[in-house]
Amino acid sequence: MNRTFRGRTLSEARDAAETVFGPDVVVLQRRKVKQKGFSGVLGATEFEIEVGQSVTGAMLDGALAEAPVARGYAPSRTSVPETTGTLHFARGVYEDGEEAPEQGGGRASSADIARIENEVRAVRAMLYRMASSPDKVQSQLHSIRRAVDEMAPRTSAPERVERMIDDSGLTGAPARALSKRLRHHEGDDESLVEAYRDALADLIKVRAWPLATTERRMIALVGPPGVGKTTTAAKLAAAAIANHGATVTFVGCDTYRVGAVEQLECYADLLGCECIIVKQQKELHRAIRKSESDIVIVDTAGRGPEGEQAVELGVGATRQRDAKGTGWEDRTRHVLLCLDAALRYTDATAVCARYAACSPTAIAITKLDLTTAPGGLIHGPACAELPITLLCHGQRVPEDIAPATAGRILDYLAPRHRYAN
Ligand SMILES: Nc1nc2c(ncn2[C@@H]2O[C@H](COP(=O)(O)OP(=O)(O)OP(=O)(O)O)[C@@H](O)[C@H]2O)c(=O)[nH]1
Ligand SMILES: [Mg+2]
Repeated sequence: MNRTFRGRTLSEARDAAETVFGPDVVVLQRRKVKQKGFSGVLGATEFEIEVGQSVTGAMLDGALAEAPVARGYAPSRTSVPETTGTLHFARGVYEDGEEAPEQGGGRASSADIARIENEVRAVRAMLYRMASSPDKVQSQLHSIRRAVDEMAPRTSAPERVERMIDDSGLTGAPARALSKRLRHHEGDDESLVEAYRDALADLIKVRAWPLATTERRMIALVGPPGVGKTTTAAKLAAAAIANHGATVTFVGCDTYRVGAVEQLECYADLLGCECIIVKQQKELHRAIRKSESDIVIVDTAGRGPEGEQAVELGVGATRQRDAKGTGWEDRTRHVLLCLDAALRYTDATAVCARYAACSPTAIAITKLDLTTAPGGLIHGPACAELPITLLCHGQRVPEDIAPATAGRILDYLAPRHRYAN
């Protein structure tokens, strides 16, 4: 069904194709070739295009002959509207000079609906036919895409940079810094993607996750309501027990939210861990000191620290016990500020300021599975001036957690396949 046409220019070749196939002809390939005859021997060239037809009545007939009989009706020549030229979807409904009805206006008669049904069947038959030779269809689609890409107006470097920044979900100061750095980039799309990834890499800060070492540790989870603190606590505990054979004690500080205590106790039961619930800073410190487990995991309330006596502030105390008996000894302190992957820059500023009182040591990013624009990966570290230590990408305990690495973070923010042709 495809044919080639030649001309001294592309439009001359296209004109030749249109005289045979009409204006809806589809250009599948174009190339420069040697002219035929003597002038070709002397090096003269011309353009050759390969064209295919749009969907025509004849094609539909062929497709219908091969299509399976769907339940409730059988495709037949008589059930297909006459199509002499290019098929426009539901063409029959607007025949005899009738205008297409405005949205919400006009009423289709049962004859109109029957015609639409026929055309849907015909399109379905075409799809069935295409599916039976997928390689050919794929290669034709590829050629069409390449031809369209070549015809499309080139977007400027600043526009492409803005689009990539937007795709990553970046806002505020980090977005402006990236835009400024890459605005004058020269080179093809691929080199721009690499330059963008390099610029992002300079903004990414990571730290080894708290299960990377074996010393006695206190790991506290702080952060906004519902961000995933308790789930992350359970994931860490499960990974520590399963992968490192560590012993774990949970300490819960959330006696406010309905069901918070039961939620933590349920995880403790499942994992066979000790679970202690505390209401005051002193109780918190005592529980941490007294625990004989390798790791104490402190789950705090989402409402955030309020007032000097807030129990969450206890995780901010330094390691050494002070004169009042607060603090704890011989445990490395990890306070993880949990932030949603989709957190915007302005919100990150407010959240980081609110939880600074807990003296976080690193950031845990959660809910990476719920966004394709995880700007929080850059906004959190920029606002809190802290590195990222772990990444959570789902609700499953313990599977959906991984140590943070610069490579993983880059692939969340700007995966190469997103910009591949
Ligand atoms: N999709 C997805 N859901 C998550 C993730 N982490 C936690 N969740 C879900 O988010 C909801 C809240 O999780 P919690 O762990 O209770 O959040 P929290 O921060 O402890 O909540 P509060 O204690 O009320 O402040 C639950 O339904 C979790 O299953 C994640 O990485 N991805
Ligand atoms: Mg919780």
